[in-house]
Amino acid sequence: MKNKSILLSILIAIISVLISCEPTPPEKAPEVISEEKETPVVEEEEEEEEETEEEETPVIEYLDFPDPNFKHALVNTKCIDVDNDRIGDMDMDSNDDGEIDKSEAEFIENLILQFNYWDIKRTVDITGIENFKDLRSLIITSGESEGFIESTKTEPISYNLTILTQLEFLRITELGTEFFDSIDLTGLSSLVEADLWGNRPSFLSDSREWEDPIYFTELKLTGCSSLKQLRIMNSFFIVDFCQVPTLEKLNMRYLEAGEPEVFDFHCLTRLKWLDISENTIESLILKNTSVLETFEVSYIGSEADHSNYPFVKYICIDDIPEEYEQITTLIDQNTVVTTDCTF
Ligand SMILES: [Ca+2]
Ligand SMILES: [Ca+2]
Ligand SMILES: [Ca+2]
Repeated sequence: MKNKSILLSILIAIISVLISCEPTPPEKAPEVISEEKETPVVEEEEEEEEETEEEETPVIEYLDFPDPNFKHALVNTKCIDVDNDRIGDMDMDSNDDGEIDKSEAEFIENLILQFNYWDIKRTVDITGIENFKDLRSLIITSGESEGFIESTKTEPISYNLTILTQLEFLRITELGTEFFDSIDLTGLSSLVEADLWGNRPSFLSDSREWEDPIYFTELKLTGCSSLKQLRIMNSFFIVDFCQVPTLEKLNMRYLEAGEPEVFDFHCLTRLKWLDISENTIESLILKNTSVLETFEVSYIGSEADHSNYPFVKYICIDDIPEEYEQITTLIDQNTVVTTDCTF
C-alpha cells in the first residue's frame, strides 16, 4: 500500500510538471497552424479568380437565331427534353440572360419546338438549327405559349435539316404548307421514323384554291437509308417514294384534298403496313413484288358506310392471289385492274 501511494504521488508529480510545461508549445502551435492554413486559402482564391477571369472573356460565344420566334421558343419554352419522353422539361437559357450561348446548346439530343402559329400567323425560320448537330430527336409542332410575335415573312421558305445527321426521330406537324417550298431530309441516314402528320394549307388560305401546286410542300427523302416508318396523314406533300425503298410502314390516311394523282408504291418492296383510308384515289400501284401484311382502306368503295370515297378507277397489282383479295372492296365493274403496268 505504501509503495503504491508513493508511485501514485510520483505519477501526480510528473503529470503536474508536464501540465505546467505546456503553455510554451500551445503558444507556438496556433501560429504554425494559422500560417499553414491561411497561406493556401489565399492562394486558392487567387487561382480561382484568375481562372474565372481567363474563362469568361474569350469563351462565351452567343449563337445567332435570326427569327425572334425561334429564339423565343429556345429561351422561354420547355424545349429541352432531358429524358426523351417527347415532353419538354426545361428551356435552353440556363443562366437566364435571355441569350443562347454555345455551352447551353452543346450536347442537346432531344429538342421540342412548340410555336404558337395562331399568333405567328405564318411560319418560323429555323436558321440556327445547325447549332444542334447532336440531335437524335426533333419535334416541331404548335403550342400555346405566349410571347410569340406575328411573322413578317412573305416568301415561302424551306426547312433544311440535312446537317442533323444523327437524327433518328423527326416529328413536324401543323405547318402551313403554302408557306413552304420543301422539307429537306436528304442524307439523314440515321433517321428511322418521320412523323409528319397534319401539314396542310393554313387557316389563312382559301380551300377553293388548294388544288394549286403552291399549296403542296416537297418532301426530300433521298439517302434516308434507315427510314422505316413514315406518317404523312392529313398532309399536303409531294413525295417520291422511290427515294425511300426501305419503308416498312406508311400512313397516308385522310389526306383531305392533299391526295396525289397516283398512289404509287412500286418501289416500296419492303412495305408491310399501309393505310390509305379516307382518300379519293384514281390510280393505285401496288405492284412491288411483295404483299402487304396490313392494308387499311376504310371508307373507300364498298368499305364506305356513307359512300364517302368512290371506287378506285385504276389498280396495278402483283400477280398474287393474296394481293387481289386485298383490293376487292376498292373495285367495281368500272375499275381497271391489271398486273402489267409500267412506271
Ligand atoms: Ca421529358
Ligand atoms: Ca443563356
Ligand atoms: Ca404488292
